[in-house]
Amino acid sequence: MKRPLYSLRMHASLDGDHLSGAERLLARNAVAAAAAELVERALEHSAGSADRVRLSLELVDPGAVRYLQLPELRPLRVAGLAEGRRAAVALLAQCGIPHQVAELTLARLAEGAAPGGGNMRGAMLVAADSGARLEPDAARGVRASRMDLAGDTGRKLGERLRPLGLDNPHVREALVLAGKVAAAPGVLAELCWSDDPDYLAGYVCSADGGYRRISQLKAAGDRHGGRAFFLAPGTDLAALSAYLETTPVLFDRVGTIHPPSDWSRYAATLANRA
Ligand code: WAQ
Ligand code: MG
Repeated sequence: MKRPLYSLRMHASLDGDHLSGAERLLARNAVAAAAAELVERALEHSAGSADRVRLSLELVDPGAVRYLQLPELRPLRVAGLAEGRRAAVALLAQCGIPHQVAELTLARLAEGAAPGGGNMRGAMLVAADSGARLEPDAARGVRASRMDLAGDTGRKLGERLRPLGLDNPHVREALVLAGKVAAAPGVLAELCWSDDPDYLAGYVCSADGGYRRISQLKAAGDRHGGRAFFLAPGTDLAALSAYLETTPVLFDRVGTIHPPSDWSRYAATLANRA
């Protein structure tokens, strides 16, 4: 018999604005500690202490779980914000996203993609061919949930990230989210950077290209951040949202973790391949 699993979600806000969110998928014995940790995170957030924290806990059918491997991780160092954003556009182009659509989407994230210029709680859905936004609610966006590391994958991942100085919750959770999203029907690529004012890194992830981590995608102190999922023409939005929001996904294998390289060097290898 399969052990029951719980989907744990946290959403924190401050003065009515989204501050922080998280989602875990856990066995019964891990629920309490994870819930305490998420509440603490909301109260100790670098952008301010939350004045409202909501936790939700739901039992999930363990028979529905999909087991996947984490994406390959390639850390890329950029010289600054401008190079980071050029790198993101180039990596998205490699995933089939036209330059104009990539640039428009980067600009939206930089300005705050929610109506009124704030951060969204979830991700934008972007039509890869036109750049049109397809998410039903531009403030909420679409949130991926019900995903986590399983078994000793967390320990193994930590062992491999630590020597690179990358063993932190941002990287772990982003890899898990990006892995679920990259496996979604219709998703060509994801672009992300943090909304935390002191966390400047982001990534472009796709099923083929893996998780390309870009060391800087925004300026220090900038509170804007977010995610965009780029969709192939004809993507079934209902099926996509159902997968992202409800299909439980556990990662039971670590992917290859490459040593860091400079974007300029890596870009040259991409150019040679093309
Ligand atoms: N589903 C969809 N969108 C989400 C989700 C989710 N579960 N969680 C967050 N977002 C969106 C939302 O708009 C947030 O404002 C934005 O993403 C950023 O969330 O070093 O920390 O939790 O390799 O601030 C990436 C780099 C860090 C990690 C990402 O995101 C690394 C990060 P944050
Ligand atoms: Mg954040």
